[in-house]
Amino acid sequence: MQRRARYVAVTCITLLTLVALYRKYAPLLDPYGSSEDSLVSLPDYAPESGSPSTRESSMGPLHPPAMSGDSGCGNISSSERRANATFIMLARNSDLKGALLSVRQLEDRFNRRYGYPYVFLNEEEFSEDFKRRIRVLTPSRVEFGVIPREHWFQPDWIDAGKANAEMGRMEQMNVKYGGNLAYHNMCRYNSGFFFQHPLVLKYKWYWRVEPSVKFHCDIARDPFLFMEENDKVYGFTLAVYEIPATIRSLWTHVKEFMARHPEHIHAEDNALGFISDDDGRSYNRCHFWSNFEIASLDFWRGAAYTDFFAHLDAAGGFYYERWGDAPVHSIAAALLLRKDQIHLFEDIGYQHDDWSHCPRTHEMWEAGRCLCDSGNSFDYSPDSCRPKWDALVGA
Ligand SMILES: Nc1nc2c(ncn2[C@@H]2O[C@H](COP(=O)(O)OP(=O)(O)OP(=O)(O)O)[C@@H](O)[C@H]2O)c(=O)[nH]1
Ligand SMILES: *[C@@H]1O[C@H](CO)[C@@H](O)[C@H](O)[C@H]1NC(C)=O
Ligand SMILES: *[C@@H]1O[C@H](CO)[C@@H](O)[C@H](O)[C@H]1NC(C)=O
Ligand SMILES: [Mg+2]
Repeated sequence: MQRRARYVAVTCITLLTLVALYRKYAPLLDPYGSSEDSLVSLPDYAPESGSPSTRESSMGPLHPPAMSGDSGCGNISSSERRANATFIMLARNSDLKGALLSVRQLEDRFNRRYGYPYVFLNEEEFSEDFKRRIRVLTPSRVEFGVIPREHWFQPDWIDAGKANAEMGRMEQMNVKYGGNLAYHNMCRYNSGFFFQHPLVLKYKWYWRVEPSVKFHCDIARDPFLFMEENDKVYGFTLAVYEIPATIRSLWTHVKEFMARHPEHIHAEDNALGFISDDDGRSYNRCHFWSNFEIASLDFWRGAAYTDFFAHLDAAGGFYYERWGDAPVHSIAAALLLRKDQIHLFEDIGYQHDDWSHCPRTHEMWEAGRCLCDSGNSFDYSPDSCRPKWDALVGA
């Protein structure tokens, strides 16, 4: 036993030394490689996929050192199972600075140990500068996609005169982003199309990330595998109230959908109680804040949500009103899933704008080496829907 332990230790040290030497000197073996090629001197842990990495170096694709779980080397993440998952960030070229900050924190707090890939989406081509500055932050596969026109822009069947008039009215009434056409396109895209993008189709799970968000704590376990292993479908951190003027007729259309498609509604054990205080007669405006989401792409691609989105889209509310993807996703998750398929990631410290979620218990906060102050968490402020979630799940 002791001899085996010594043998294993020597083998491990030798292997690790070789890997370290290789990482250090590999670029020198390829002095003519472009700067882009040299970015791939670290292994690409992207899940098995048909298409080769877009960034193979001239030495061919590299793989993490093969170390099986029982090699005795301890738990080296690169040898552990990965989910079929990606980060997704929708961004403009002008969002570069915020995008860098978000990726840097995600890498430091989580992904440097996991190597999940990234997909960046934009209705225009990303600039070379955007790609170069993002890629330098991570050895993971990073892909940049352009959104198909028909998925982004206001469709022809929308009455443009009516949409313009309504946007003008919302602008006058100071409805946040009400008069901003690009924002309407973005909300509709995030509601009905991002999961169909060709670069996204090859994945089952995603983690939505926005520019300039903050990750406050170390994320020690793999949230994607957690979702998979616990039969979860939708994960969130913050829950807030929607602005009433943006969703004037949304609930009317949701009720229509429920009447027309009872086969899609999980009436027995869904989370209707989170979004309605009167058993479905009205919407209490609570929603999961969708700038953070860890969820199943297959759920959005499935029959229930496809029918749900088609029903809402046909009503035109993404343009005649300013329906956000957050209430649309949240209402769908609350009605079409069992409530135990929705997960609150209490341990993921997160901030968007000034609103932050910080783990409540001292143990969790300490284990995560959190930068946030639990006392400043938004969760139990009057504008938070967290108490409704707690009540629903009996927390
Ligand atoms: N490519 C592209 N991305 C956009 C556009 N508008 C918004 N986004 C992205 O869509 C997401 C949501 O937009 P935000 O401006 O953050 O909207 P918000 O989170 O509701 O509001 P604030 O963050 O408070 O401004 C972010 O990832 C943005 O980068 C756009 O016109 N084009
Ligand atoms: C290593 O992995 C094994 C099996 O997956 C697990 O039981 C053990 O707790 C892990 N150890 C550490 C230090 O994470
Ligand atoms: C990942 O998930 C997608 C969508 O469900 C699927 O099409 C693809 O085959 C999966 N890839 C792997 C390697 O399992
Ligand atoms: Mg935002």
